[in-house]
Amino acid sequence: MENQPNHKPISKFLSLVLRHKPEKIGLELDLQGWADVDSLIEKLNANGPAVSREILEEVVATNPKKRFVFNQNHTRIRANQGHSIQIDHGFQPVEPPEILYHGTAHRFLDSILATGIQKRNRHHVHLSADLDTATNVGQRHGKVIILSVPAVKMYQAGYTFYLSEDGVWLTEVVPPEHIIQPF
Ligand code: HQG
Repeated sequence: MENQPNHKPISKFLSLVLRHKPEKIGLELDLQGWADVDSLIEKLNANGPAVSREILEEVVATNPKKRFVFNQNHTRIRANQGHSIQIDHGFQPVEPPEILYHGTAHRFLDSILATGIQKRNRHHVHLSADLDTATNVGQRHGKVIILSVPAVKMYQAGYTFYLSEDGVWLTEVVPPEHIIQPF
């Protein structure tokens, strides 16, 4: 898990270069967000945290949120989601479960109820199928509240949902009329 103390800084740096700023170490991502593993290791060692192939394998395998994925023969790597750079995720639309949850901070509630759950700096609004995950996500922002979203109802109304490889439900926006307030 990320409880191996040395892995967290590497994981954070990988998020930075695979989701947001590959140019920070001169890395190139293809249109689907994939980086060449040899090139990544070389560039990390030159301009980022020193990482061997073994460590990289371990960081990917033990990342609690499965943030990164290798291709089949482990020659390429990408972030599963969370990009701010434009990439083609190849996500397929899927029918969501009845209810999805969004954990957020109490102080955002008024604004969210006025304008909906917005994707902000991300490509999608992130929702989860279980309360534990939503709670963990919300706690990152402060005093947590959980909003419920009647996802099937939204889907039937024409909204598109995607499920990322690491189990995050994604959609464009959740408008105020589809937010069930916390009780
Ligand atoms: C809030 C982590 C005011 C929204 C997690 C959230 C997740 C509004 C914050 C992933 C708003 C954005 C995503 C509105 C939305 N008014 N506040 N109208 N609409 N917000 O971090 O969902 O560590 O961008 O509620 O596991 O918290 O990146 O989104 O509180 O899956 O792998 O604006 O990040 O994964 O915050 O988290 P974020 P999030 P990683």
